[in-house]
Amino acid sequence: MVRAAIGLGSNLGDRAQHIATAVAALSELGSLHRVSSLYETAPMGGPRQGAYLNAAAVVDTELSARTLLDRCREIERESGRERRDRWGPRTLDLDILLYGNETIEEPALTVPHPRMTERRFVLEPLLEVWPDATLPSGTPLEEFRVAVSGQKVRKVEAVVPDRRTSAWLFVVVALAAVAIWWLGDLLFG
Ligand code: A4P
Ligand code: MG
Repeated sequence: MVRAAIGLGSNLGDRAQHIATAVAALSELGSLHRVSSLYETAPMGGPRQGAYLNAAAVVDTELSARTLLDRCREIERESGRERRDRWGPRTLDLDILLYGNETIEEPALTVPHPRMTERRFVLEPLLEVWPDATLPSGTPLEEFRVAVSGQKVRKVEAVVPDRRTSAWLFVVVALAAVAIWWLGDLLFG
């Protein structure tokens, strides 16, 4: 079992929905450990384009890195992704940021993702859900945060609740229901 971090990005169509659908699909690839909040981020590179929503997911998986990449490409295709310009607008982009402690340099796959340490839209969501993540060299990713602090990133509400958030929500709703029932019984019973 390998712990992998996936970066998610969308700036076309219903961005939050594309990311939520992708998270559901990623959960089929292993055990979904955590999912970050959504972050609205200014586009970096490429043509003029709209703001992105970015997020990060941490998955424990038995899939090889290559198979994981293939599955990510399938999930991108299912969102209606078309590849035109590099760094151009897209319904969904899935990048393998980390794959355990491995360094991979293949023609179609570079891990850790080569540009992740220069991008706040990657680091911020990833460190939210995996604060002690490191590069294979052992360097904590936290160390790169200061250098990217000038980049515009705004945390928006967690529209993709992870299991921990869902469990809490369930407890809160259950307690509220019991309280309402108890009050009703007290007043009208
Ligand atoms: N590839 C190699 N390594 C990886 C990896 N670790 N994970 C190859 C995923 N793919 C990897 O990707 C091009 C090729 O990279 C793939 O064929 C794959 O085999 P792509 O998704 O077709 O094209 P792309 O995403 O336009 O290119 P690239 O170089 O992956 O761009 P990035 O680095 O993903 O950047 N601004 C904001 N605010 N938010 C964003 O999410 N994203 C980008 C794209 C630019 N600016 C952005 C954002
Ligand atoms: Mg990409």
